[in-house]
Amino acid sequence: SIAACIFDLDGVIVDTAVYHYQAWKRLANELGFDFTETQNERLKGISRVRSLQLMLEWGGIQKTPEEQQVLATRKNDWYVNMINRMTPQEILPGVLPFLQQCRAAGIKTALGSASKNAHTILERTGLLPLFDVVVDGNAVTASKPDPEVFLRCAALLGITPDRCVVFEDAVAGIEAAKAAGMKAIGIGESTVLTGADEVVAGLYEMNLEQLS
Ligand code: B16
Ligand code: MG
Repeated sequence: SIAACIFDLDGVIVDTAVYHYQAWKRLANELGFDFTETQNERLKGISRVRSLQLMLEWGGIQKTPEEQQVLATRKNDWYVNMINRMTPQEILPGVLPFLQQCRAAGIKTALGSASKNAHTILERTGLLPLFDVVVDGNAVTASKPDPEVFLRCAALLGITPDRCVVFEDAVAGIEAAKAAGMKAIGIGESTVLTGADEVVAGLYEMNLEQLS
């Protein structure tokens, strides 16, 4: 039976993609090209540096690794400024009741995110106490679709992967969950998240009975 629920952050718990979008767009515009919402979609679940590299490719611009570091930091400073102003009202619908249901039922909860800013976001939204473990972009070396982030959650919880369920909104995240040997529930569109065991529109559609 299911013993742990592992949640992705951006797109599952909160919609930080809007802030990522604003910050990437500002950087792109400074570099002299545009950045669309469609392009932003493709950066979901992708690490900061890899996102920058993709953006530079789309803009047809070449930068040295040192210059890339500077640009990634600039984008992150703008992003951090925005997430520092987040409030509990930005928690996506159904998240709070589902997390509370899990904890009441003795099911462990973990956050498995590519973001190096996960702690700030959990603190600002007041969600930190609802997670037994947090594994973020600072703790892993390989990013999704590599299963490392989710396997580390399971190891820290002391629960085998076959008893874990992952909630993910990105294709790379679903792949990571399956590669970890876990059940994967997609948050979004079933036509997009084809590798998921099941797809729902949001956690507001989820309850514990559906998991068993
Ligand atoms: P940061 P997730 C991901 O979060 C975002 O979807 C992705 O757009 C972002 O580039 C990545 O985190 C890294 O974020 O720049 O804050 O380290 O979906 O894995 O929770
Ligand atoms: Mg996500």
